[in-house]
Amino acid sequence: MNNQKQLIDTAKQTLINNDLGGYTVPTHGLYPFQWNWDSAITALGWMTFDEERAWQEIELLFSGQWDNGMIPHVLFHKESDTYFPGPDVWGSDKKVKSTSISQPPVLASVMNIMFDQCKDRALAAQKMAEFMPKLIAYHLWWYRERDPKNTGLVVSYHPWESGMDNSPAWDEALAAVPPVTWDYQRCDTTHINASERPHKKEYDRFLYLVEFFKNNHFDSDLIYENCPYKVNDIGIVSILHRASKDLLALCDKTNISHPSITELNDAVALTETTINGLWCEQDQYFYNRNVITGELCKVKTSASQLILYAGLANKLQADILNADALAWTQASTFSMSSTHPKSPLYEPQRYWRGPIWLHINWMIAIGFDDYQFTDIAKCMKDDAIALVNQSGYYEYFHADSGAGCGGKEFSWTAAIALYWWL
Ligand code: 9YW
Repeated sequence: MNNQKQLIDTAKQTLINNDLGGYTVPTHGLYPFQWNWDSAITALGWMTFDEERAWQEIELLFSGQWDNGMIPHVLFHKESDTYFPGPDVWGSDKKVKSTSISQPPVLASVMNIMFDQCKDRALAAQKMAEFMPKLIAYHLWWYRERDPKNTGLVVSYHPWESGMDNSPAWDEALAAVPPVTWDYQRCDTTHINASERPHKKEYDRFLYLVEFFKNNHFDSDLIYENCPYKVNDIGIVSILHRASKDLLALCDKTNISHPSITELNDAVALTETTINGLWCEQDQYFYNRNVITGELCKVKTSASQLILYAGLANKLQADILNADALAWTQASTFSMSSTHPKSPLYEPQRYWRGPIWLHINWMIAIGFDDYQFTDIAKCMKDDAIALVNQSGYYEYFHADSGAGCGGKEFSWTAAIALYWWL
């Protein structure tokens, strides 16, 4: 058992060690660039001991924003040969080399927290004036380009965009994507045991999609019409929804008026009226949807609990989710596993198919707290502390043994510890 001071020092040192000069890599070697939602979460950690550095993290993230408003999922600021696929495979020609998809947009929620909690008010005000138009452009991009038919539910084009790469929720939709026919050399399995990583059949299809975007010249209309993988990702829908509400609150707090505020308000209202399209009455659960077949992806992953974080569940649905989550936490030693332990697809060590991810559980716990289900929120926080105490700041954790899996000295795990419970 570590003492609190040691844990804090190690968490801070983890961020400092992962700092590449204004942006933080998730971990060295395995992920040597700036990742979108990692950086947002990591800024919360920096905020607890270096506010200026926290704002800088966000500044560097905005530096890669595309003209259409998108903030890419990876910014390749400096070259590295320890990761595949790099900028040449993605093929985008922007001033900061990047991927051509985004990631769960937790950024506005993070900036809302930072604006409320940063002690240097002058710095916070200055940064908000600079960043708000960019943040608004990012949210407008999501609604405009990813929901062109105004369904209220944005579409995601790649499992990497979900941030939950090989979640079993994507299995069926991904199986319809052709594999690439060329050979390639993965780097991830040289850093991490292959049993903790996605399979080749998934990578073959991830890469097909990357090439598909490039071959379609990143043209939103063409991609929307023809992409062989389109899902309503409940994680993205939920995180975007909460972030849009936080963004509107930020506009109020910072007295920023913008011609598109009505559009954002309308988008938020529309999602509230259409979210039940993802509710399965028979299973009494929210699921992702394969937009190509129109079918729900009926696999129980913890991403669905984020519906509470979004504030999108009604009272009855919230009661059902709470009861379900209580049983879920009993089904493994630590909670909450990313795939339900009773699912036949549960693999406790394999990346997004079972392990526990602390930044996800932080958001899920906020949702349960918001709905006054404080027992489950507390249980998730206690387990997060126990996991780090036992294993350190790993990328993710085995829900039964508590062993750390994936990358070591991982930024978002350290940041969540600093912000959430230390
Ligand atoms: C990849 C960096 C990223 C996370 C994702 C996670 C993984 C692998 O690592 O992605 O090659 O992009 O799935 O959520 O942002 O930590």
